[in-house]
Amino acid sequence: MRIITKKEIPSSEITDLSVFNQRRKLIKAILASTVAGSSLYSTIAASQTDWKSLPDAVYGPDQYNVTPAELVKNYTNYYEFTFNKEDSTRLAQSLQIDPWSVEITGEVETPITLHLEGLLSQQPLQEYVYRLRCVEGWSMVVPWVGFPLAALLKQVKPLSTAKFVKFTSVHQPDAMHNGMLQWPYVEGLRIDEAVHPLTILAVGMYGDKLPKQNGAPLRLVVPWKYGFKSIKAIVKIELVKTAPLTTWNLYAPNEYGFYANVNPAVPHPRWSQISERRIGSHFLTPRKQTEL
Ligand SMILES: Nc1nc2c(c(=O)[nH]1)N[C@H]1C(S)=C(S)[C@@H](COP(=O)(O)O)O[C@H]1N2
Ligand SMILES: [Mo]
Repeated sequence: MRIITKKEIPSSEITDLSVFNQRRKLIKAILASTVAGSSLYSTIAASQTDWKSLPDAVYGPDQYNVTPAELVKNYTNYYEFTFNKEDSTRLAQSLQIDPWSVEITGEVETPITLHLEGLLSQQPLQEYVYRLRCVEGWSMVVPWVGFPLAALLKQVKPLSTAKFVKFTSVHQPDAMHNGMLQWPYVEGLRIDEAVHPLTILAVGMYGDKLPKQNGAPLRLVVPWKYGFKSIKAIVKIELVKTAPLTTWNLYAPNEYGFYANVNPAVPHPRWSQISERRIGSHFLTPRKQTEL
């Protein structure tokens, strides 16, 4: 994983900044125009009149190759609904996401349950442009809007016994009909990975609210790990003593490890991870080499 600072961006690319600034203005406009009552972003706009909370974007290596939003919204993995990447977009619309609260508990001094609005009013938001690499061998580049998970964890004052963080997705059996796996979806991180500044909780993408199929209202994004670690629709965050049992690790331990760091040198038991297909690329475009 490489973090590009502004210094490293070649001067030939600097003109792109004006485009980027225009987009930031747009984001600001979208947020400002959200009328009261339409939940999420109106709260942010109200609490931060000047859009100071999006001062800079944190860029990954693919900053100028962002995948078109429509592709990211229509090619999703949301197994609680279906294994089909096109159908999950439609099926996820029946998810109930308002009201929403997140419980943060376990090996902590001060457990809390936060309503989404309260949580958002506390956290300054930033844009994070990350490559999402699915273990299946495809990738896309997504401009998320979110905040570091560490900022939230700090609030509950983790105890020294907290070695791992367990995340649980919402389970709404009325809407989620895929009985092939055991729900709710569970994921986990070691505590030092969880508090890494690039580990974020995303509440938006492409300058707008997170669509339901992409994990609304709140999902994890860990850019150096395979996509299945980036759990959607989180309702519970527990600090725990030992590594939690996670959905894919439980289902197929020989295929999906707990750590699941993107690594071209370590093949999946059934396919190589040396290269990846960028979503949206022409079918004749060669696969890209998997980047760490
Ligand atoms: N709750 C939940 N979270 C999930 C999944 C899921 O099925 N359920 N799929 C994971 C997988 S395998 C990937 S690749 C990413 C896909 O995120 P996207 O659909 O927003 O691109 O979400 C991850 N988070
Ligand atoms: Mo995935």
